[in-house]
Amino acid sequence: MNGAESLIATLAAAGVDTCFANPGTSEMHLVAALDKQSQIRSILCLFEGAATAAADGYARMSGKPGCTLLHLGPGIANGLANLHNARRARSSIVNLIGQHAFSHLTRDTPLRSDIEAIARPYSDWLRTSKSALEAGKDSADAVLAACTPPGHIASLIVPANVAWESGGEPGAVPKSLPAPLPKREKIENAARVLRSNLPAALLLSGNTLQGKGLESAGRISSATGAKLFVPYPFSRLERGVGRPNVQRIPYAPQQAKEFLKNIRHLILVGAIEPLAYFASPTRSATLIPSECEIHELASPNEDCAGALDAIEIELDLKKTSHRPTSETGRASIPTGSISLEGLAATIAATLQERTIVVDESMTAGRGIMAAATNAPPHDWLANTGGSIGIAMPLAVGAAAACRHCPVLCLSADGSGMYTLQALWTMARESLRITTVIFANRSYEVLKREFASLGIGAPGQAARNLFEIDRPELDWVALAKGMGVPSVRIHSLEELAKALMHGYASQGPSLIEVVLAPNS
Ligand SMILES: Cc1ncc(C[n+]2csc(CCOP(=O)(O)OP(=O)(O)O)c2C)c(N)n1
Repeated sequence: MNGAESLIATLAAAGVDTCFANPGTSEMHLVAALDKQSQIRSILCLFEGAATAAADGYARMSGKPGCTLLHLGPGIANGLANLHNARRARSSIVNLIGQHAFSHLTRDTPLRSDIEAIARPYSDWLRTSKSALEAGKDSADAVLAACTPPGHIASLIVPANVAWESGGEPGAVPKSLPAPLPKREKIENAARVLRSNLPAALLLSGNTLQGKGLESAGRISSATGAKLFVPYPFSRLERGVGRPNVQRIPYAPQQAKEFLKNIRHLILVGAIEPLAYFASPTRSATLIPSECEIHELASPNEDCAGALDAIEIELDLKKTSHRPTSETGRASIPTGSISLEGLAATIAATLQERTIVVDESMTAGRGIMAAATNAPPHDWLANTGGSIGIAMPLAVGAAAACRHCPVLCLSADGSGMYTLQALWTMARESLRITTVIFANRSYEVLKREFASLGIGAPGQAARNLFEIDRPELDWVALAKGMGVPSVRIHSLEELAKALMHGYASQGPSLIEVVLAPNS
């Protein structure tokens, strides 16, 4: 067994079953090893920024580590922006990054670079494998690091000679230790606050946004009146009818402040204090009112769902079921001309059970999530790190993880242009993804940010940096060019029809919604 074979066998034994790849010559022995390993499916991505986001989407939906195969320094460099988002999502990801053979590294060949320096800022764990003998253990350590709660980015650099030399042995992957429960004082303090009847909210993150953790949060909220909030950037939220209603803190600082103004106790459950994304010369980044006290029930590295369970015991809630069941009838599908409210209502009214919604709809989609609160049960995935260009490849990963679930990918046009190569992978893999492009032909949010800074009206040069209407992007043609059936819609009924057609289809489709700028 060579080093590459031992490494890939180790990953397969550890449960890695999908690798989002864009290889080069230095990774050929890894490609050959993947060829022999039937347990891992390789999915080609035509840009590394798409591969890292796909691995992120895969990890968020499958609960297994996502995996990438990247070519040398330029490969990982192309993947970094979405690795930044994945790290913020605390997704479990193993990156395999090729490197030249040791003998080749002594020479200044064109693709030589300091890969460790490139990967380090976005890797929680980083190692260059030194020999074929150690390659199996190295990949076992990488999986362990990636899967240690709450989830980490592990980057393993694999020199070509390590991959091709013989003497490899598969490594054993120990089970990662569960996250520890928070200290008793933190649980007692949060329970005391919740009993106080003062306006309180739980700010939820990590594993409290799904399954048992979310159910606990719902019961605590029903029993105590505490509100359930999620930060604007979050990884994955289960929602829809029958599930606790978790409200998202708005993106815009003024709206976020308004939203939080009555809260007197904010209990952090795996989340950190909400802050404005950016500093301003005139406004504070603080979003919570000065009278509000912050309490940490659980840090991101602690067992957040376990902490909520402990609160339930502390408050003696176990015997009663407080789970909200707001089985309301479905809203009817709107008709007529396109408006942002109408789009949100149409998407909400047509959403199918078990849909995975990937949301990078930006300014056009700010009302969609609220509109879909009582839609059939679904998952919602958001951009966690503010690096735009995640939606389409994140949808690829989510769809690859859950092949039987429809995926609805909501993307603004500016964001979509960063990683539209993902459309090709959707077609190649016949993924059940319906992509909606909100084509306002503008970087609308940047116009708003400029205006909010009080630095006057944008001049021609500034406007040129905020408009993407010259030339006009033709999303119908772009999608068709990558093998994805596409349509441009002109009314809400056309949108509803196209969405239903997309959900019923076994492959991808794209819907372009042309919006007036400033809408
Ligand atoms: C990788 C990266 N580059 C640049 C930015 C800065 N940026 C933030 S929003 C934005 C434009 C968003 O436009 P679009 O996606 O069309 O959404 P809209 O604001 O029009 O709703 C840009 C360029 C960023 N956040 N991330």
